[in-house]
Amino acid sequence: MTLYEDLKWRGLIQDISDDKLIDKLNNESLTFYIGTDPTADSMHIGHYSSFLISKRLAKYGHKPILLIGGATGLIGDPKPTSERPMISKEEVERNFNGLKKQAEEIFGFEVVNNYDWIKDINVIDFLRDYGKYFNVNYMLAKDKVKSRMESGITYAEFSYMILQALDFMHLYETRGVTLQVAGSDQWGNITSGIELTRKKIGKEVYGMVMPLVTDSNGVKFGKTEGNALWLDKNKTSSYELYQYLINLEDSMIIEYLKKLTFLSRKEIEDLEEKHKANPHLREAHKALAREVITDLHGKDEYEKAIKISDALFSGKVKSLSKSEILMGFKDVPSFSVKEGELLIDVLINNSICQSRREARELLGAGSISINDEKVLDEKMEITKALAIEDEVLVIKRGKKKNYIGLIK
Ligand code: 383
Repeated sequence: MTLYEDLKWRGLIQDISDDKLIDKLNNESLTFYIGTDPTADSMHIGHYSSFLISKRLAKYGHKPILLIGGATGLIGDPKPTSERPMISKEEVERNFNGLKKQAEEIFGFEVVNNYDWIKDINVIDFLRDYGKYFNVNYMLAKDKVKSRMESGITYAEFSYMILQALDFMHLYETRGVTLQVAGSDQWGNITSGIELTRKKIGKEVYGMVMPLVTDSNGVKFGKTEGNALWLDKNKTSSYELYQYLINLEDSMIIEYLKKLTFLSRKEIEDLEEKHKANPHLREAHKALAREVITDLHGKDEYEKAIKISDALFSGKVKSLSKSEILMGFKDVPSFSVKEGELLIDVLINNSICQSRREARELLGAGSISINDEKVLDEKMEITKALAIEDEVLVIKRGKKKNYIGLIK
């Protein structure tokens, strides 16, 4: 299978700027780039799905450059709905450093910063050397600008596409970059760069964009309750990532395997068969979680995620360490308790039960457990001996409600 066929099969091609690119992808060695702006200190899984293309092309002998927009991050790529809040220069710099480290660790490719070549362009040169090549009518016709005609767009954001365009030309001239890849939201910015390079220096460069990965409702991949899944494991633990991936909608799982893993066509088709025959075994989901977490954070992190998931599922929290428990129960209410405190008071003071009567009933019915052991005695006192590492109590009410008590 050629590279282009592989990308097509994975559903990673939404648009290419010219059919000549197909042959170049299959038979030449291109230097290409993909960019991101330092609007946060970590990338999220949406970026990951796009940035993975850098590894796919590299496997076939193309040379990737990752760009982090120290300059463009100060301006803001127009969103279709509203103007971005301006972020301070210090924050952009902080974010830049976080992203650079992460990009180097995860993808292992060279990182460049467009601040290095944009910072010294003065306003007169900017207008003469670049502004002169952009017809405002052309700029107004770009989707992202069009979608802002109602709500309005500032001159700063309107100018953004010129910066991304000059990056492309600059990287062509200084590094021989002939291809820019990105998610489909970047099509307008990429074609601006292709046009600029053609008009100003008479050279041909290419663009390729992939569809943005979404769920079946069109919600961007990796958004949970308004939160992104971050690639920084201190912001989104491997366990949280595991839970997200293992619970993905069945109808999307094969698409995600194609787009987010390096499993071969044969391996993915086998998983598809297995998934169809026995969806409840979740083999395709498990493979996805294994591949993504291992690629991102390594084998140890993947094993930790599995260990925590299994222990929580099968009622064996005692097999976990304190830090593993805190990872597994990150979103669970937690409070401190004192040694010697009566359990029944703990239940009431922390709203696990509404009344003493309810607490007694639940205890009597065996519905309360501490670290997966049922507690029947309503006079029980909290002791360090009950806790994990002398500190952690996982208090469970019924099957589903968990609380974390920390002995202080
Ligand atoms: C800046 C200067 C360049 C080339 C690219 C840029 C960044 C680009 C952008 N990208 C997005 C971002 O930063 O805004 N203008 O969050 C996202 N990307 C990738 C992918 C994606 C895009 O980082 O579609 C999703 O992740 O292209 O939205 O010279």
